[in-house]
Amino acid sequence: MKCYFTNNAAEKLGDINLKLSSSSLDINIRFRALRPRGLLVWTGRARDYLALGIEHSVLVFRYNLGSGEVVIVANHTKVDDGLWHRARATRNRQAGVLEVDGLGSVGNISPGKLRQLNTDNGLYIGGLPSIEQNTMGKYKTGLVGCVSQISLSGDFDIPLSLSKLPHTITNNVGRCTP
Ligand SMILES: [Ca+2]
Repeated sequence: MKCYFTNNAAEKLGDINLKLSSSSLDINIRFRALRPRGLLVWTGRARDYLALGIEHSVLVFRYNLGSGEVVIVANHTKVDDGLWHRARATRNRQAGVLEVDGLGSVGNISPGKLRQLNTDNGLYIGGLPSIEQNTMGKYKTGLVGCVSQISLSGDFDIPLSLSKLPHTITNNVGRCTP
């Protein structure tokens, strides 16, 4: 079966900016991917952003709190094999940790002194409009594949198949069957 997040797909949840901006953030996502590149999760703008994406077949967690970018690469697992994978990306102030399929975690600390993620544009899942421009060239395409589940800090499950929440914009998002 074909998959559902096309290059232009974007799901925006604008009412979770406070959660995204808090001092700690815990993203859990279940996904599958068919291409070695693609953006899974994005929030923020040029100087303050947080991204989870696939680059060279592996998962990459990037963020910039305003004083420089940190890039955390889970290079132990290729995720573009079409199979389901689980990832957990956590940020606690400047410290980030990325784990894929429970196979060990990698971490790093963002540079500079700034500690807060200042974002006001919600959470994009599976893509972003004008992706190349809005990610400063870091990503050129959204996820080609599926996202079946995503939660933020444990208690905010985003019902992807029921995405008619207030402030939600859905483009090219369809059902994803196993
Ligand atoms: Ca900041």
